[in-house]
Amino acid sequence: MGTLPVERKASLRSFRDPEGTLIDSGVVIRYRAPHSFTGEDLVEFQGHGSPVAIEHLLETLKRLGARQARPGEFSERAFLNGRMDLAQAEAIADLISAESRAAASAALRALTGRFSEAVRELQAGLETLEVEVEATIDFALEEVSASDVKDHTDRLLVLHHQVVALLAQGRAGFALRRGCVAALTGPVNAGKSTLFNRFLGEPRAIVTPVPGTTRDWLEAEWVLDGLRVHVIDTAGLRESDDPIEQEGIRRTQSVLQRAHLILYVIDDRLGWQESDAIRFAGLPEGKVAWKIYNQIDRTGRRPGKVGADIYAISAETEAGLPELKEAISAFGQPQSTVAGDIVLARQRHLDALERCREALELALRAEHGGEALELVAEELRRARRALGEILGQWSTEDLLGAIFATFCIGK
Ligand SMILES: Nc1nc2c(ncn2[C@@H]2O[C@H](COP(=O)(O)OP(=O)(O)OP(=O)(O)O)[C@@H](O)[C@H]2O)c(=O)[nH]1
Ligand SMILES: [Mg+2]
Repeated sequence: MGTLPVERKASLRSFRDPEGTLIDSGVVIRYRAPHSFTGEDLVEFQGHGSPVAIEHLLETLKRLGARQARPGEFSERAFLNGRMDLAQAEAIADLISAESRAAASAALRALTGRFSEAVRELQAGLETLEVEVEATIDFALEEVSASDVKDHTDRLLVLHHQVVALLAQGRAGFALRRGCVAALTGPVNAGKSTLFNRFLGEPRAIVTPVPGTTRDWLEAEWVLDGLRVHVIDTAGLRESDDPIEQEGIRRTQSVLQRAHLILYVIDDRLGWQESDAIRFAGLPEGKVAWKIYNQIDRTGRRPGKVGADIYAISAETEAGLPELKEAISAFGQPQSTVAGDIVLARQRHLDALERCREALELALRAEHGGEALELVAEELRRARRALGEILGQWSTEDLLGAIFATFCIGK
């Protein structure tokens, strides 16, 4: 490979195996501990990306004593070496898997430590109060003055308010994480596949005037206003004796389980029929479902929103499509009504914040009830510990294993 590259400088090198065979030519960057991502000695090879050359390079490195990293191992090492806290390490995986621009920027905020800072600030507030409460216990054994209690209560209320605000930001972020799967269903020939193709801007699905054209479901990725929507086209619903069509309809039912949003499409010429009402009512529970009156170029109905969760469109002429797209975008990318930055929280973070809130409420109740200050201090400690879990100040190997195993290899 030639001379040893200068630290933290990109050096152009030929990559060769021990036999001298040229593998690739590319950039090598050498990092010396602690000035690397993981805080350890590290070397980076940047080649041309040919899978064959990458495999050859990996094989050569393994022959020289390296091994493949486990999923998330780089982030885990960075965390264990104190380069970042646990919430920041998790944000790396969240950034990689972000399904929308809003989710990506929320993940980035967490990665740069904004979320951790808010948690740390709260922790510091709790600690100060805890110390003061303990001091009151030590020095005022005989009686605790009313002004002391009032001061504690006021500060407890402020801290409680901060936890509640952080929880709200976390919940908004949690909604952002889920991405958006939108499925098209409805009777045969309504125009589902035509609409699917319109969304994607290319004729992915077969469209014909023959009812029962779509036999199996199709899924494609559609990027709408920076939001990644997984759209699914399905076999039209009708009574059928054809075993292939029956299987297709059965598959429609099962794929709808995965959807967050269901668009039930009908042919406006036929209108909303009893069979539609029955099928609509039978959609999987807990889904958001909208009625789409399609083919309005043939009925003359006005395009756009007809009523709550009902849209009139023509998949053929695209009338009413902008309104529908806007509604889908707003569904998938809820604008936060929460003050401050959205936090791309994980369930684990929400659970910890919930426990922190609960502990503060118990502390407040103990203060109000004039109970022993030891109880207040104990709840403050519990609240602080819960926050520590978010940052990974107290984490078990099992928890770390579970978190980093979901990362992709190489991160
Ligand atoms: N004029 C008009 N024709 C449409 C419209 N949408 C679909 N069509 C036509 O209706 C027919 C059926 O459309 P498809 O998209 O295949 O319908 P589908 O709901 O996917 O049908 P299945 O796959 O059989 O369930 C085709 O001939 C389309 O060209 C529309 O908005 N206006
Ligand atoms: Mg179809």
